[in-house]
Amino acid sequence: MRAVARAAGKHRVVVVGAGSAGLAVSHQLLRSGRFLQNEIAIIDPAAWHHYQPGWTLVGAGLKDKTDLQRPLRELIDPKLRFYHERVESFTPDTNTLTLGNGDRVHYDQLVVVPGIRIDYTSIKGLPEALADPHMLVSSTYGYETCDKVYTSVKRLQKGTAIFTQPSGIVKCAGAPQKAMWLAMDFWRKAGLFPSAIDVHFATALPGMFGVPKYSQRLDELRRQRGVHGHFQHDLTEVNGDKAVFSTPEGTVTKRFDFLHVVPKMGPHGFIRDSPLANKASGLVDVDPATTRHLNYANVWSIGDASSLPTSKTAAAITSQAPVLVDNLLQAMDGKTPETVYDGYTSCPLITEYGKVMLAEFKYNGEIKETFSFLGLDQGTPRRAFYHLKKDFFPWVYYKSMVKGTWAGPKGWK
Ligand code: UQ1
Repeated sequence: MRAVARAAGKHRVVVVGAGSAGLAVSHQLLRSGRFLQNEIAIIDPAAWHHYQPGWTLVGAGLKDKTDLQRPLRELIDPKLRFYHERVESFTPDTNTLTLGNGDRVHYDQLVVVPGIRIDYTSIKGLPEALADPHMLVSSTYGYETCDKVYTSVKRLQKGTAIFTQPSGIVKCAGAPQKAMWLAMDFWRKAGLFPSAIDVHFATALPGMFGVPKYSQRLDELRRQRGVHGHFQHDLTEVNGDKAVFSTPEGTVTKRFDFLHVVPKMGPHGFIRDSPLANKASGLVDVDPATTRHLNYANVWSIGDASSLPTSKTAAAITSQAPVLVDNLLQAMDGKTPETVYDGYTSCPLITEYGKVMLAEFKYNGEIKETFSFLGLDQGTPRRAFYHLKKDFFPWVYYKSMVKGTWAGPKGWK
């Protein structure tokens, strides 16, 4: 053990997290041409970076999960100082943070983008059920479990399949039902649905989706296809072949043969317990327009870790990152940040093999569809959107987005 912390690092910008947001922001800052070697630091304990939007495709046998990951170090420009460490705590009053190894890091500007934590223990019995190879219980939300979705789908021959969605914040609110639409299509093609398998969508929410236009279309699909909807049903426990739900009318128990679970999610402890957190949500408390912290003018956040009141997706980060970068650079010049984020986010909702409903919206659930100029209604699932989701987005992500040269619907930077 070291008695004294090593000499502290000092950087003009420190970025906490090397996920989609951290890599996009760091490299966009670097590309501004205003930073020398090591003036920007990035902190992350992970060995691997994952293209998480691809995991729903893994669950359908359309991708191999190993193809969606890269060694994190290979994605980080050598001009950045990389701390391969976790963050222990923040001390924003002195512009410092402490790493897991006890070292202190100083910054002029801090970008806090470590994502959110998936809390598998939030549902009693879930960790055991996921780890049990004999149980057809899986989740698209983790690297360890996303391929178990497909093996479980293939193994089910008859009975009851339940797909859940929890209360509270989640990333990619469409993924719980993407897993369902793909599994159903698989069973339909295998001649098992609807004859031998009945499908249930049990969600803590009052509808299929947060945006009325898409929610209506998805509910139409649900009814047409004969999926039982159980709204305001929040999974609390997995016990053998029983799923236990909390509902406004009390506890409801359902027997299952196949269960796809979405655990509850929340802020990482080192964010929640820090001065940067919003008291109520525990997320990094930022201005919805500028992405600047509400109490610390040299702190910024976007993505899943932030309090930005929009749906948490990688697509959202394509729009958030350029706003954060513009505003941070303006602040460094002593100017007032003026670039505004409109809440853009998107959910490429796979509704069957070969078709995607490309939901795109901004704050307050207002529609903002990129392809409306072609006269397309994106509430209708289409093959072209499927190819965007399956082939183009994964490609442009590693080719450009993590390098800081992709701005989503605005194209290349
Ligand atoms: C996008 O840029 C992107 O990142 C590469 C996605 O994948 C995570 C998306 O799902 C979406 C919708 C976008 C937005 C880009 C266009 C062209 C609509």
